[in-house]
Amino acid sequence: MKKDSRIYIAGESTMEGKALIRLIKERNYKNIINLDNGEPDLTNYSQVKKYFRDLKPEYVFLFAGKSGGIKTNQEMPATLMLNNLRIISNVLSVAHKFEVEKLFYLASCCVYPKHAEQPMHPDMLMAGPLEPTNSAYATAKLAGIELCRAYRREYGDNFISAIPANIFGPRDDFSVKNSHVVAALMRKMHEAKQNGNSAVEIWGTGKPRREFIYVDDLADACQFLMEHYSDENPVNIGSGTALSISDLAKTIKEVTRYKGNLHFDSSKPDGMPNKVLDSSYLFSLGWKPSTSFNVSAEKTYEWFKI
Ligand code: GFB
Repeated sequence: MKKDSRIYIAGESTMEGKALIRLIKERNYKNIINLDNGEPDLTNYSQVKKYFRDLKPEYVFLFAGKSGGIKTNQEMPATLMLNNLRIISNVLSVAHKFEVEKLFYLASCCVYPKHAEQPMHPDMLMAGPLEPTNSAYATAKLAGIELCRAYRREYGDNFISAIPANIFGPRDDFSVKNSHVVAALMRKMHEAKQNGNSAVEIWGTGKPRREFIYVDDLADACQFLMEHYSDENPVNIGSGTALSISDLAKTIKEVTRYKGNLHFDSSKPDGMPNKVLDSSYLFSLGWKPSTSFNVSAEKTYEWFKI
């Protein structure tokens, strides 16, 4: 990407999109297209086509697509799957049609099989059944990875994809309905502290392990890959920091200064037993995360509580 390349961040209002916009502006990329004027409805092919025809993006980061935590995935599998499939199909086909220089697609770590060996490596994709709580969404995300690969193979398009660990940070979705675990626990403990509640409910057994990546580190890795990677296999983007949900809850208790008890409700789903990424390939290219989990959790809580 040159400093004046025409860059389109599909999903510019997501936390990932906002983090990337801030980062590449700081790095003097001057031509992020159409910022602040709204995006087309990415599920609508005609609107996406018109947008690309009129604005001629050269580099595309595809972050868009409905997502949510384990509850949203259980309650809205069709909505999540269709929305993502439509966006993937529209954006990739139009990016091909208007000959963008390069496209980066952000998948999700739920694309790995439920019982994949840990840490998970892209070679393990499609080697076993998906986790049932998010199999619909994960299938759409896998389709995105495969469609990038297919455009490369059939037409030589420079489309790449990456698989992030569980992302969190400022501007995350903190809603009770959609939130992922970091945002959900911050909200629950913050509100319990304010209301003087003596216990907070944590879903599941507390045993699953998750790897978390701070959104600013994620954005940095996405830009790094756009600059330095060009191949058909997806690249894992992890932080190297994995925690059990039980340890995560204890850390968030410290961050929020909540003094009550943690009550684990094992009638609620655990989801995948473990999701830890093997990011050695990305690290070998020279990228490393720069924010520790505790510091990024503090920053996220500071943003939330204001
Ligand atoms: O973050 P989370 O919803 O996503 O849940 P997944 C992670 C773990 O935290 C699960 C537990 O074991 C949850 O049961 N957990 C405990 C909670 N308390 C809570 C709570 O109050 N809220 C939430 N949300 N979780 C999602 C997928 O899986 O991760 C998506 O469903 C996507 O497809 C995303 O891949 C990254 O890691 O389980």
